[in-house]
Amino acid sequence: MNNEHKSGYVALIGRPNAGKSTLLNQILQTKLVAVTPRPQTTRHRIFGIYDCDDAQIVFQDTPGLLQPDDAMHEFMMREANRALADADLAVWLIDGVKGVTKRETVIASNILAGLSIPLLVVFNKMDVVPLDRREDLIKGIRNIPLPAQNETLYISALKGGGVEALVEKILSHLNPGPKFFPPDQLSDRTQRFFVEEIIREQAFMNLKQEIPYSLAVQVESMKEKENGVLSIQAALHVERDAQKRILIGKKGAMIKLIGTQARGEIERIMQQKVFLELWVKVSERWRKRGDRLREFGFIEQD
Ligand SMILES: Nc1nc2c(ncn2[C@@H]2O[C@H](COP(=O)(O)OP(=O)(O)OP(=O)(O)O)[C@@H](O)[C@H]2O)c(=O)[nH]1
Ligand SMILES: [Mg+2]
Repeated sequence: MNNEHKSGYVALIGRPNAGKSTLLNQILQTKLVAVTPRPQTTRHRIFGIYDCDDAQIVFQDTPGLLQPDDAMHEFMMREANRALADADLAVWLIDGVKGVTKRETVIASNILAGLSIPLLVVFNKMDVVPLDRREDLIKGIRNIPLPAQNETLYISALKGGGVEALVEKILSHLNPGPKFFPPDQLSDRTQRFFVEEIIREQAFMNLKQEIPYSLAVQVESMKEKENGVLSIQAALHVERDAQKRILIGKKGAMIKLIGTQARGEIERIMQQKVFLELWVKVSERWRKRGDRLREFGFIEQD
């Protein structure tokens, strides 16, 4: 057996809601990144580090590929493109329920065809796709432009089916290389970032249609008190007064619910008692304003 250490960067890309973040959590066997039933949950490139004795894979979760219509979307697409630029291999996740549509063709021609790295085309959500639909899925990608080096796999990111085989396949493509991160490090992001993501995820889960997209969460302070309780104060920014009212809810019921659920999740993940205080602010049109985007953490990180 050849035990030379291997490593590499892998970009997880695909349309919003394809299951990229679910896959990253499944591979890492932990709840690292936010997952919701809504598209456009992920807004940043986030590293998730998979480590074993003789290999390290730096997975990059990315925002779903879409046609940008504001500065926020443009940031999100830059994040996805940066992930691809840094990658040694790309995993293109396609929702097997939706199948290969025109949008997949657009993604393939605009983004993937020119890649000079290997591409794994991975059909996801196979737990809810009948076996006899696989032929249609394969047919769907047969006539679209893809890099020369490509292979197809089927998985269920949610249930785990096929995920080990996918990791094995990725490992087989990696070149010899060092560990880029300490073996026990799980991500490049800070605790503060993940706290913001948990609060946003809980808001996404509880709010109706549009408001989640107008929401940015900013932790303003996070300190451990003498009694061991982690005290967190966070602001939820929305774009309009009407959204603020909905987010607060009748007699504060909505923001209280989000706060209770987020606190439970933070406590579970950090294994620590948490005191969480949330308040809602209106920051008009923040999604279109570069200064606000930077202030809220939408900054390209190295
Ligand atoms: N049935 C089933 N549902 C899945 C599977 N993978 C993901 N989902 C669901 O699909 C939805 C979207 O999952 P995410 O992981 O947030 O998708 P994403 O690609 O990261 O989406 P964005 O961050 O918006 O780009 C969630 O409701 C998941 O539970 C799967 O293998 N099977
Ligand atoms: Mg995601």
